[in-house]
Amino acid sequence: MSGASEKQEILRGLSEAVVEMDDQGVVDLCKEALEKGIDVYTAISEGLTKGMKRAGELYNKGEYFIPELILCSDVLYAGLDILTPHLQTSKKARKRKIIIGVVEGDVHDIGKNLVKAMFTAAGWEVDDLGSDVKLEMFGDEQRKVQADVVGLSALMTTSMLAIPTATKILRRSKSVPFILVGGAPLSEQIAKQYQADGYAADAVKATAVAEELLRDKPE
Ligand code: B1M
Repeated sequence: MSGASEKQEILRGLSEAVVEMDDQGVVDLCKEALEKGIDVYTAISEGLTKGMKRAGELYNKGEYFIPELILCSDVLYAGLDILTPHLQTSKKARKRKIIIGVVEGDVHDIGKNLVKAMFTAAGWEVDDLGSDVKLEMFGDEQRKVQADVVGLSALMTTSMLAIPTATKILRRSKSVPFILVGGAPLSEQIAKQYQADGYAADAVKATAVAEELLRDKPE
């Protein structure tokens, strides 16, 4: 088998193992991906995340239910535990700081955790508030740690309605951060409407958008 098709086979295997809820399969394939020098971000996005998206499609078709989704996400996390320590970390003079969390009423934290992994890999200090975060908590934490950016994640059309309130709370802080938002129901347009400073469609774009927001802010 050529190197390229072997790589494709491993990526496909990772995706299938998430869909099949095959914990050991994901562990073995993640180790193999590292041994074969497959780019870690590719293994996450083209392997593990693709599998989770497929599980979502099966849920939409009524073939998978909530317990299956939870098992699939557990398997995805088993893979992330192996892969994320190998993401290239960049070293900066002063670490930029981001507070990140999934807004109140929303427990979907897989995307937020990928965004967190990308910021960590890009050399940022990440203050993770978790999921279903009370909106006042974002303001309280900002008063304590004075982050450069606060990242708000929302995965549901219902929970995203909390974002304008969260941005209002954050704009009352003494040290007003840049506000970055993301999550499947959001868009550039909604982010503007909600008074956020930036929107990112995925985890890689999130770090790029945050760096861009801070471009003119001294280190
Ligand atoms: Co639920 N769920 N879920 N769910 N779930 C969705 C979101 C849904 C679209 C499924 C559907 O109906 N088709 C739907 C929402 C519908 C809507 O919008 N109104 C839904 C629902 C309704 C629900 C429940 C209400 C179901 C129920 O109980 N009846 C319930 C809600 C509980 C709650 O939150 N209060 C529920 C529960 C769950 C599980 C617990 C079973 C599980 C979550 C496990 C977990 O996260 N720990 C789950 C899952 C897995 C999903 C789907 C299948 C997958 C979500 C996911 O992880 N995607 C989802 C359907 C789907 O998307 N196909 C669905 C993979 C992830 C990598 O992508 O999160 O989009 P994503 O993150 C991306 C980008 O969005 C972006 O970058 C990430 C990586 O590239 N991004 C950011 C995300 N945050 C960002 C922040 C940024 C920047 C970029 O800056 C700060």
